[in-house]
Amino acid sequence: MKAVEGLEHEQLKNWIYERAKHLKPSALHVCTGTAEESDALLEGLCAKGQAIRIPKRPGCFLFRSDPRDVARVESKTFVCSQTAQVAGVNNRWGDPDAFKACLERWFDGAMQGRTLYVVPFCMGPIGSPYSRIGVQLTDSPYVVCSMRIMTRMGSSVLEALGTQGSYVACLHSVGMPLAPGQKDSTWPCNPDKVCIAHFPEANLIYSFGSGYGGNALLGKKCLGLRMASIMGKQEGWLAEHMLLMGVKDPQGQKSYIAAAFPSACGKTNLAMLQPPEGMKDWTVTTLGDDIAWIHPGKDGRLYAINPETGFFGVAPGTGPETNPNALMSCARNSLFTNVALTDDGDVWWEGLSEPPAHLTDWQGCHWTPGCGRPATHPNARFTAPILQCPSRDPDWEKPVPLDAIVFGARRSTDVPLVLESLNWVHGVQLGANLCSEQTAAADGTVGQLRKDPMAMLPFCGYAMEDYIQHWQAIGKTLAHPPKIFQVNFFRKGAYNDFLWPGFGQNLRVLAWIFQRVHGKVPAQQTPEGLLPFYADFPLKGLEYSQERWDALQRLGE
Ligand code: GTP
Ligand code: SPV
Ligand code: MN
Repeated sequence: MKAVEGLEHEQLKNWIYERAKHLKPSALHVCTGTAEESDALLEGLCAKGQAIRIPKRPGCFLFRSDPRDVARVESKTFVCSQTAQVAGVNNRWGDPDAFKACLERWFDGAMQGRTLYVVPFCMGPIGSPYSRIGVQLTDSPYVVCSMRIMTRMGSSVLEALGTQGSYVACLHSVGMPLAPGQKDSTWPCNPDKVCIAHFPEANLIYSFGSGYGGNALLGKKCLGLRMASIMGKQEGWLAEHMLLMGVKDPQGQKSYIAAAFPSACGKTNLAMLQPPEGMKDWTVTTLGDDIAWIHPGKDGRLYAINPETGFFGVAPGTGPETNPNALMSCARNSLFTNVALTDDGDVWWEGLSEPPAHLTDWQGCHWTPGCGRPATHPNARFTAPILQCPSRDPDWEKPVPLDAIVFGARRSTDVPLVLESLNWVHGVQLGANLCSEQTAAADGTVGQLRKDPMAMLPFCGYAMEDYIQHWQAIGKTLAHPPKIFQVNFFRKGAYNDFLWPGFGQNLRVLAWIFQRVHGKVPAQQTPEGLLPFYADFPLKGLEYSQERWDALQRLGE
């Protein structure tokens, strides 16, 4: 218990003592957040066979998860507010007393044979009025090293917390205690006993049984979206599943855009977009790829900030053509989970390059092209610091004014490439009616169409109808609201081919949005919204026939 003696925050110290007594770890470590600390943890993981150093990428490591622990588990994620109505029909509500009692039993002795890491982290810049602090207790060194990339983590956060600052208490265990002498598995977890529970009134998050992504990095979806959305409702702001980017036109005029797409529907790729041939005089900058916290400003505009410091990005499909900025971001000091390993000591995934003649796949098995299995898991990911992103916006740590909000989804039919809402109220309705085909980012049937309002279905911490109401209420206070658009980069043609080339070419959509924001192009008014005219859509340099355009932009089937 020596490790916590120096803590000046009495309440936090007591909480850690009390939890440690219950979790029964064999050691306790308060994380400082230094590179040396992370290096030592990763070295230790390699020694135990739980991580593999990637010789071709300095400071990079590969992790292979248990094949039953590969994505967020929405079916085991609960909002345990005091009354079911506060959670609403879209959330999985859990009775707080019952869930707490059950999880307390599960946590009893859960860290036996392991180290309890205390991870102080800050979502948003330390000291900013927009930021929120969390303290995660975890028995996963992988989580510690990931949290160091994804958040501001370590001693400086404890300093900011002072003697009585408030924080969200986050308790996480992989749920696999070790008996004396028991050999650890390469990815400890407890897939039969997974639960992620939020107790909003108690400022508390419990997560048990999974070590993967949003289940385990509790700053991200749990604090950054579910808890933060509740804070936002109470305090008059919005916590959104949105990328944040800057777009500058050839004349040097710049706009900031936030865009909400469901998981694995293109946020990271859009946020790091590289201008295509013919549009090299446009500039795109990255502020965030997953979460935006949005506050009304005194000037009647909306201001957004990315509370994270890294990317937990989908690896498959990320290549030098589609997203070179993401590849540069994860060239060093990054973690890779469930990708393949090449024989010469690099990582590989589908879409990165031509497949090599032999690989070790994400489960550690021999793999050759044509063997009939993908080499990587479809939800394989890289964890990389935003500081290494070449397209990083110089103002990425500041709140930036929004000129446009975009709602997007994965729709192979019916939904056009781009449509502008008639006004804020209509735009919010477009967002509220978002439907998307499910992806491998969470449990559920891939491809199945489901309603996903504002891409927040899995992440809103309270009743969806109140959330939509909150959006409308915020809109009423804005003298200069951003324009709201709807996009779909995934519409398919008769041969199951994508009708729109996507990726870098999506800048054309952003350019049209930019021109609409600045009143530079007309649009066709329809009852469903404002549509671009083929003649003024920025297609220069891309061969795209009117016939194909009509198929792409048609409303409905
Ligand atoms: P989360 O991190 O889960 O929130 O996902 P995300 O919204 O950031 O999605 P991401 O950008 O990682 O893209 C997910 C998958 O969609 C990847 O395999 C991409 O290659 C693919 N993708 C992204 N943008 C496009 C596009 O414009 N067109 C097509 N066809 N595929 C795309
Ligand atoms: C998502 O699923 O939207 C992600 C990945 O960004 S995870 O962190 O696992 O939630
Ligand atoms: Mn996401």
